[in-house]
Amino acid sequence: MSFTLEYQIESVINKIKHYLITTMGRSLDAASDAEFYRAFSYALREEVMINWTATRNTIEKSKSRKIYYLSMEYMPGRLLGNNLTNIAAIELVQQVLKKMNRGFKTILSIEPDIGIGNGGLGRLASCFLDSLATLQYPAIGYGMRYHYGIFEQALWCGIQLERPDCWLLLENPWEFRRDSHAVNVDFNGKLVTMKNARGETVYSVVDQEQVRALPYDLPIIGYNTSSNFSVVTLRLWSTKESPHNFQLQRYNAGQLDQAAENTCITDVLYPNDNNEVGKRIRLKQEFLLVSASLQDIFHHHARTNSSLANFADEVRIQINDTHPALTIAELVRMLIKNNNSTLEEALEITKTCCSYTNHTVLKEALEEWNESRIQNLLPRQYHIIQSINQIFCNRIREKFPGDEPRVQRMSIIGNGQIKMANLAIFGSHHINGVAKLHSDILKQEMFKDFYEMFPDRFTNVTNGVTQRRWLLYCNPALAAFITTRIGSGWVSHFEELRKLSPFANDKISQEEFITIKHCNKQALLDYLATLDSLPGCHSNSHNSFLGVDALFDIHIKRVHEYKRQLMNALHALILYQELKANPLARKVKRMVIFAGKAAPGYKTAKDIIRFIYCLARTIMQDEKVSPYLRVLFIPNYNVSSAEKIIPAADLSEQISTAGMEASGTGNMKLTINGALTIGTEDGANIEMRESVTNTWWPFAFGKSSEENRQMQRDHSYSPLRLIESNPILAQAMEALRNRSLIENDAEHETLCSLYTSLTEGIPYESPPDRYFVLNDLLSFYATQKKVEDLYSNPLRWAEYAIHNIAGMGPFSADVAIKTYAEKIWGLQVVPPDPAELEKIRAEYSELDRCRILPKAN
Ligand code: 26W
Repeated sequence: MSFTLEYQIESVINKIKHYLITTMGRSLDAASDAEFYRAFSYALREEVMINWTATRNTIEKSKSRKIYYLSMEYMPGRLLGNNLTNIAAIELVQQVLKKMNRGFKTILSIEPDIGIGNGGLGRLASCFLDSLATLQYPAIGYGMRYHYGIFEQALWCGIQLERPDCWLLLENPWEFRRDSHAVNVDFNGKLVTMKNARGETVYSVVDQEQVRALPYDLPIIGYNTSSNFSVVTLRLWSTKESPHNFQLQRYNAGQLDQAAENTCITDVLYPNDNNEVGKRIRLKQEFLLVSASLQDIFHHHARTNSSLANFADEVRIQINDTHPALTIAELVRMLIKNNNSTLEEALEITKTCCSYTNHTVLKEALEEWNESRIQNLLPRQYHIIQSINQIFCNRIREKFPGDEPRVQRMSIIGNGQIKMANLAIFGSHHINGVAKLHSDILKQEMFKDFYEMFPDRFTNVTNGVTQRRWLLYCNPALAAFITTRIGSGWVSHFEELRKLSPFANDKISQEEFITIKHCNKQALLDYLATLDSLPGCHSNSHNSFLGVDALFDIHIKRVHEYKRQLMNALHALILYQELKANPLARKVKRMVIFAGKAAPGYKTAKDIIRFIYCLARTIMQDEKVSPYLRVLFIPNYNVSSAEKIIPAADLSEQISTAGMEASGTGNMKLTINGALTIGTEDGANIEMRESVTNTWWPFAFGKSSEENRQMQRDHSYSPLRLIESNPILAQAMEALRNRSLIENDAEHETLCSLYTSLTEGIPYESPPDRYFVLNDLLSFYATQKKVEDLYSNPLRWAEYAIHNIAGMGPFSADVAIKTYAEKIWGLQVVPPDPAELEKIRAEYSELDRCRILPKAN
């Protein structure tokens, strides 16, 4: 059935009015924007529910293999705008809102950002769900419904303050509480053993603490130009609303904190990125995700299977970093118990089902749990891990006889710790890194022993991003620019972007590209002017910023030493010193824009933010320099602010110490939005350069991963020598301690502390300048000169930018998901059955009629 546009608009308007009245008791003219947003979402939801139901029913009936994606973090951002994009309804809705006198952007901005993740890993999981839904794979995502997501970052005099992120204050029209799917998760308790029918030991507990996990489902809508789109479920667990989780006896005994511990398990996301802290509640969170999701997977399986005979064939579980790695132990335990498997059989099935993605090479991020902590909290799983480890160690001894040091290195248990990566690797059929270099480092260094034992298990799947959110939705002007030239196929087949390259040297295209970029830069400036307080600016009036012809130099990501925001800030400091000495030294105006959160306990990262603030303020106050150079720190970087900043970027800073950034995905988002990259040979930068070709990738710089590794091995790096031999470096470093950038002693201390970490390090803990900031700074500086030369020729810059976009086809999350599906999961697509869709549509429109009132006659 097809309806005219007018009819559709009318019916959406009626639906919105219907919901305003029936759910809020509001007439249209009296409804607030928040109420309107809710009614509007309810109206749209009706369409979504049909496809969601049909997708689920089809998958269930098909008995096909399914992928269950387990991740402690997701970063969906806002849903409404993306949902409208994916069902190709943006234009329709804009017309509806216009007719109803509501601003499109105003309504979209009512929705809180869902930030239940830290950064890269969580956003990747969300991009992957978008692709799974778009490509119509049978999938469910499992995660945690943290009551407080990643903290809100405020800056007070350059100091990061963390405020709770209460994203659940408003009723969320996009989530569905599923009481009937709640499950119990057991902690602690006394161990009792039994035997299964095969004589294998079954571990059970008595007197355990039982925690109820209640799921909330979010629909993740796949892109489709027809109305037959798929909807994937993101199922998030919560311990908050189940009354029995509150232990009243303990409360009555005066122990409030203990009484509330289990209701609070899903309260807060741990805000550490790449840094493992080993807290007990975190372990409870991780096991809750694992146990609740596995129970759900078993229930799901049981709906279409009378036994577990097909389990290994129908179930694939992806373990997103080691955070859900207890899956290995718990699945083995459940199979012994429910499937009468022997330990060896259970391990084999587990290995067939599970695969693990590693996302970082930082040693401090590797998860290890204290053995007695696991033994107390998870007694059954502890024994299973011991048994698994025995088998594993025996197999190592078989393969490498007499190599006891190797057994020690690879053992899952050692030094009183349980090593989650070792468990994940032994229990998985595939282990992948997230970019070629990273996967090579896993094989040759981090997991070398494991690679030698299981060479076939290790593989690479380079990350990707969804072009639906990160281009089509967030940059409609550039999306239209592309579609006008090569058609709209790129939205679901990103490889088609290649067809854009012939337009790179077309002057009209270049000019149009520049115009679009200017508009996006202006939109960002307008947005910045609305922010309450911007660090380093006197006021947020437009004269706090440079105009759209300035180079927008963008460095946005979590603040971490290895990502080297410090190097970029030191470079801005050098530019400042040059301009101060000679205000006419530069022909290119530049806005150096930073955004990103520091982990609350990460002092150096917080110091770096404060340094950026001091520098921004100093430059702002310098009348001679400020017309040419600005430094800006945009607080509270999140998905929604990324959607505004990225389309406005000219230059993308991807300057991590080579060998340390697993992949990066911001690098891809910025490039598809027409920014040029200044970057090290790290993570996916390398593959992006190869795809764009060296000719159009002019700003690669810095030491290679191998060179850095060598310097670490032979301790040959001396930052002090570098500073002594180079006046530019010396002058910049001097400014860190000569009080020229600071206004008080606290700031002085902060800058001195950065100085010390670069020049001396911390004895017995960290070498000076561990991340080689100063070592790459000169080559960064030289490359930034090339940037300015090219930027002085806008048409030529545009030519490069268009070539960069054209080379980005391989970096769609669709490509990554197809690779996982084909090479790791062995998964077939299952689109919603048209007959099922028809049936549900019919059922719905029948029920949609209200028959309470007697027929008027
Ligand atoms: C347990 C503490 C902790 C928390 C988060 C350790 C490690 C993490 C994440 C794995 C860190 C992370 O987000 N890694 C990023 O993953 C992205 C997606 O693959 C990559 O693009 C980034 O390079 C990587 O830093």
